[in-house]
Amino acid sequence: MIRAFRLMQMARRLDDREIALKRQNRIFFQISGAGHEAVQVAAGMVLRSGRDWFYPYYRDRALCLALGVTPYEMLQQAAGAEADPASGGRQMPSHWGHAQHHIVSGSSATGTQFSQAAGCAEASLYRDPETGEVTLVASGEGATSEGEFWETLNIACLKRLPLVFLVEDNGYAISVPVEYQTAGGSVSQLAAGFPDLHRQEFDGTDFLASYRAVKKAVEHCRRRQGPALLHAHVIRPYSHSLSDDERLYKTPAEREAEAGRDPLVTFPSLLMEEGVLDRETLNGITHAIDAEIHDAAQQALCDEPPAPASALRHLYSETVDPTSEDFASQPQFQGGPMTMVDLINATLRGEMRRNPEVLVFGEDVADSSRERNLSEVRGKGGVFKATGGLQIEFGSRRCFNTPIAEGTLVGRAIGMATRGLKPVAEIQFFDYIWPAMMQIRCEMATLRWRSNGAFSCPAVIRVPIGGYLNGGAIFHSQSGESIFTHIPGLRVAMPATALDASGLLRTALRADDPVLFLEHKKLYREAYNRSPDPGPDFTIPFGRARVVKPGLRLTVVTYGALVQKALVAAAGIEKRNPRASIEVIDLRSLAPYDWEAIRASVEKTGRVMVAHEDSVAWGFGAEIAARIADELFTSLDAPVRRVGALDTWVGYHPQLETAILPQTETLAAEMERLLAY
Ligand SMILES: Cc1ncc(C[n+]2csc(CCOP(=O)(O)OP(=O)(O)O)c2C)c(N)n1
Ligand SMILES: [Mg+2]
Repeated sequence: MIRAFRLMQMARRLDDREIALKRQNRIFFQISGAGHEAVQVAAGMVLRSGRDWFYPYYRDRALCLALGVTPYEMLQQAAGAEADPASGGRQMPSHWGHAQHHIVSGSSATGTQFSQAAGCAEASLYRDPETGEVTLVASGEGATSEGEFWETLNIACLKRLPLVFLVEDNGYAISVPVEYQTAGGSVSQLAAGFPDLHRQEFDGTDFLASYRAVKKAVEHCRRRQGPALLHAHVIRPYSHSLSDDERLYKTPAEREAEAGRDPLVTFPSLLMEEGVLDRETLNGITHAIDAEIHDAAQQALCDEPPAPASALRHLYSETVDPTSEDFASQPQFQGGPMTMVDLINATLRGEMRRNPEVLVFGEDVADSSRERNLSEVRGKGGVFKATGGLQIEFGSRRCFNTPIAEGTLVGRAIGMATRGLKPVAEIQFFDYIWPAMMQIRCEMATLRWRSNGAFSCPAVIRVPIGGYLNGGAIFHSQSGESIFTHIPGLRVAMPATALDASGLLRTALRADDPVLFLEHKKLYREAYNRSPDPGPDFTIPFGRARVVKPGLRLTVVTYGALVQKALVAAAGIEKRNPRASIEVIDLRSLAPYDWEAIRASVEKTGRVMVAHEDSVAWGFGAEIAARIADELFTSLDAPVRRVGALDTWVGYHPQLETAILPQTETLAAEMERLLAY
């Protein structure tokens, strides 16, 4: 009980100290956990630091103290010190993260933590189906309005995950009161229909009630009876953050009523009433805490800030470099020619045999979720059959279907990868990747950087992409790769041949970075790009282009479905004019891309066209063209041309699709123009 009081008091006084430091402009941001301390300390005392797993949110200072984060470490974070274990001065204060205590770095996005925590709990179960490990994910009541909260409740109940949701309900999301946020005003009431979900609503300012509630929920999870939802009513006496003033929207009466429930008043009163503490001991404890905080603050403020030259560190793995010679290899061909989709399947199969931590999941990727059906049916194995037979060979633990919830699909992959598994998540069509955008951009790509290398999530996201399908229309034909190549920390590959698909996918699976692997649907079953299986260890480094056809007078930089179209266009021109001599370069990976190959070619030819299927404006070609203009200006004999789709969507009728997407003739006409320049 005295330890609980010490932790609560420490948390509150750290907030007070930070507020003072912020007012003196010695730190740059402050958000407090004031009013939330009792339930957090209870959770931190019931769960096991360094054994269970934690996805806290920004108010969870007292939880993190209870798990072992020191006041000095917290103040290092406030100061933005290089040695801050949470982020090395990269994230705002109160964005907790501590590898040793299993506190996984969190971003500022409300709601993304839920699905990652589910993935983490799944990793515990995958490693040991009898595990007693529990994952705790915390949030405010406002963040439960995010779709991923409900998606994660669904998956947690579907899989009976050992996952405790702790909702710290302070009645407000910044200025929005809960009855305007949540239908009926109680999130735990709303969640009443979820099967096997242990639910409890209680006063989170009451330490003893909180301790009992957390204990019960954690026992439910440890016994593998299902997930738990703890709904703790707390208060928020210090406004949302130092940038907010709650007096603008909370009445004095409301604030007074809250103050009466302050755990930093009620708990010590209780301890004194019960004779656990006397006034003198209490004063002694509070003075000792203030002295410790004072010393820690003095020290943290003198700590070194992050060096400007460190800005690019930890964007990518510092130990595995997928662009290096280590990934260069020769194919050991075996068997007859295989299509791209079949070779992707074979590569996944080979890697799953090699590495038991590779898990494949997505919508419809399994052969049959109902395993008993497999004695009578062949199985689905993906809408394009890329994952066919994987469930049959490796079982439902390693290849399984997921609900239609792309954000949660990627979030789960992140949580699993953070735990050292190698998830390969499939987004069924690129057109439906957008619910996962937050997870890809703000979470997957940032985790290593924002935690200063303490955490990473080297997941692979496979995505069928592209058009030329005759009938694919607007929602089964989209491109949009440049939206992802614009994301620091993410690798993006896009093979044009079966051989490259195999080599690049294997590299993705053996790398230590998050990879977006774009598979062109039209290229899945072409005859011209087939290849025999290049063997179980064939890898291709990222960032290495392939000169598909050498030439002397014009460079075409392209990738994906336009590689073949460019080849056909070039062959036609050279047939008519043998002196045309066109070089075609397939980039193969887009982030990183092979600048040296582009440079060498353009320095030789003096003319260059960048061609892609995606629409021209703001497309991938814009970056390449700008860089060529910048760095290779003196080598150019003609303007840099870009060729791509019209700046519109792909239409359903083939005549419309043909007019919108770049065709062989479009490429040929532009090549002729450049050659004539
Ligand atoms: C996805 C997203 N949308 C909006 C915000 C801005 N924002 C930060 S905190 C917050 C309110 C959260 O309220 P609640 O979940 O109740 O937590 P509390 O701050 O009350 O503890 C909002 C809207 C954000 N960080 N992320
Ligand atoms: Mg709130």
